[in-house]
Amino acid sequence: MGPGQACTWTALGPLLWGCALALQGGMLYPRESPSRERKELDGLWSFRADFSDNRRQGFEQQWYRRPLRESGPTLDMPVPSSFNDVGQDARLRSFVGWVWYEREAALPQRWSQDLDTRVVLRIGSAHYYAIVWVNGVHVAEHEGGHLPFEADISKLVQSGPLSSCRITIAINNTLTPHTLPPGTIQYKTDTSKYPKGYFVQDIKFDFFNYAGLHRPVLLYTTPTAYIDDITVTTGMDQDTGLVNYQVFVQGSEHFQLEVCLRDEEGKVVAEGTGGRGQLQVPSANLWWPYLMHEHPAYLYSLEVKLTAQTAAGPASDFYTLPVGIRTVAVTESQFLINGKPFYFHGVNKHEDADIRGKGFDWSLLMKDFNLLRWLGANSFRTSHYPYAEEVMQLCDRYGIVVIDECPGVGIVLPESFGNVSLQHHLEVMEELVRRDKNHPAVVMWSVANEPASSLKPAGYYFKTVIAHTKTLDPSRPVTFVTNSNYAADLGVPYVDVICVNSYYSWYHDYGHLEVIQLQLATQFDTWYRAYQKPVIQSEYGAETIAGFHQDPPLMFSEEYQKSLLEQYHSVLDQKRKEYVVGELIWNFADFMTNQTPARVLGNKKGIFTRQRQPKSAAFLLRERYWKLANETRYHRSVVKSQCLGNSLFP
Ligand code: BDP
Repeated sequence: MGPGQACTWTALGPLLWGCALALQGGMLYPRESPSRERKELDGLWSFRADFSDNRRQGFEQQWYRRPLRESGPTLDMPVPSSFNDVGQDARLRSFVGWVWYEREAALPQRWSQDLDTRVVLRIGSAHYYAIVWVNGVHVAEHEGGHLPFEADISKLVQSGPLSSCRITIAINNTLTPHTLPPGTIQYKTDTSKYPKGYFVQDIKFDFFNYAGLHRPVLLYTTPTAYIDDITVTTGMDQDTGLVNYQVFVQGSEHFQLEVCLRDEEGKVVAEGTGGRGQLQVPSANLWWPYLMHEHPAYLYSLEVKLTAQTAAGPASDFYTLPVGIRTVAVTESQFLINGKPFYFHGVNKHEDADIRGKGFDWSLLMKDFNLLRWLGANSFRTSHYPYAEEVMQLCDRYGIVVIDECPGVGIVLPESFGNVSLQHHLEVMEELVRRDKNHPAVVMWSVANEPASSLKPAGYYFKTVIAHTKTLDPSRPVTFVTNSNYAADLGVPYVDVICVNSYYSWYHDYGHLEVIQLQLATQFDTWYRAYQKPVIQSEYGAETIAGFHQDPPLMFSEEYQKSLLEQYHSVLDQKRKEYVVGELIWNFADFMTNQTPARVLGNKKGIFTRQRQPKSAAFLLRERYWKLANETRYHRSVVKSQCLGNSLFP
């Protein structure tokens, strides 16, 4: 399918995709092994935004056919990064339509000469719709900005005497009522107010629609007969850990599989053969959340070895997957990890920072994890879209529990509840589960945030999405996040855990901190009485400009944020003895939004600034989280041993 026929075009590009993506194959994270190599393509790419009126010039002139610089002026653009905040051009910051990225990659000779090598191009995230060419040949298309996709480019790179390949990626950030998240293009036709053809992108979610190549782009190899996917679920029988595995192979019908599980010292603790089976680990070390055990986040390594018969003779492929043995269960009033009550004391985050926007950055990631551990946070929600795979890997390694959310945010238009949207939502959940199913840190899926689910079709819509998610992964509970205002929420009956956001004394009764306790207690009792399911306070917070001080507290001051939190905490302390199983502050850090009169350079509800410096509320929350850890865990010594020099536990 060529780009011109790819989808239905409007002036802006493909606004109606309707191209159902059948999920094919696995999405194992590319890891090096004796049979696999990686080549990172991060760095500077050539870049050009298509500013033509219909944004179609790049396709009309086939910019993918020749080096991009031959099509006109190009910029140097860092990858990974959003393109919006890197330059000085205001038109690029708010650009809507197609942008073009291009980069030449030099290939090791054996990749292009060894026909038993499979060469794969993998794009961690391209927001929102991407079309990819290699040496001018169309190799992939993908809808959705927060999940990876790949193309097998072996035939292309092995078809001639090539030492390099030219990768061109066209990306369109246009959102429609059927994308996730949805959006609309508003054409302003009053020529007394707007120039001809003027339009803006309207969105109903509260973060900036950053776009570009947000996550690593890389090439990797496997043998032509290869381990395509691995699914692991775990359980416990007394103190024996159970690791159920399933391995999927491509490229050969005749093969053997050997699996072996090693502990952290490298000792083999269990072995098996065949495409599926159960490994038993006597006296297993469980994967425990941070602050819940003296050795949290214990990870075994599952080594999978494939030996396949191919036309060229026997070939081997090796892949090693980190495995945490743990169980998750939900009762009427508790969330259990390894059979023990777990209380989420954590945060909501965004992938967001100065200059790079949503671009992945190791330094930022480590800073955030150091702050999370300093804070005593044991969990976060990936509000409001899946985060980079590298983030999920760190959660596994540090024991940070994750509620893994899909980009179902801002679903408010009636047309966003129709079949086209529903179908796409199901596909996104499939892609998300396929990518994140093996992370022990992920304990629950969230299918949406605050959809307008009092609209009539919402009941069927969410019943279907939640049921589908449970079929994809019967091992984890499923939720979606509602708002305390949505009394008639038609989706909530289908969730396993009720996640509710509320902004008392912020969006209602502004300035009246004295009403919070009553309103919050009513909220909890109402939801629990209706459904008898555990409840998480999945968002609460107040806009706060760092450095603004007012006593008595006034809105936007650091004192107001602290007082509001304290009011919430006193109710949470009562209800967590009953059925409330968590509290997640909104938000970990300040983040960028669209420009509106209600936002001062973005949303300022962070307890850290966008530059990751603490506001007063961060210290309050830190004291609370460490105390919660100390009270609710088994031994004070566990908390003490992990307190990282925390003065709360000298
Ligand atoms: C909540 C939304 C979140 C917003 C927050 C706010 O879930 O995305 O950023 O409100 O207004 O309702 O700060």
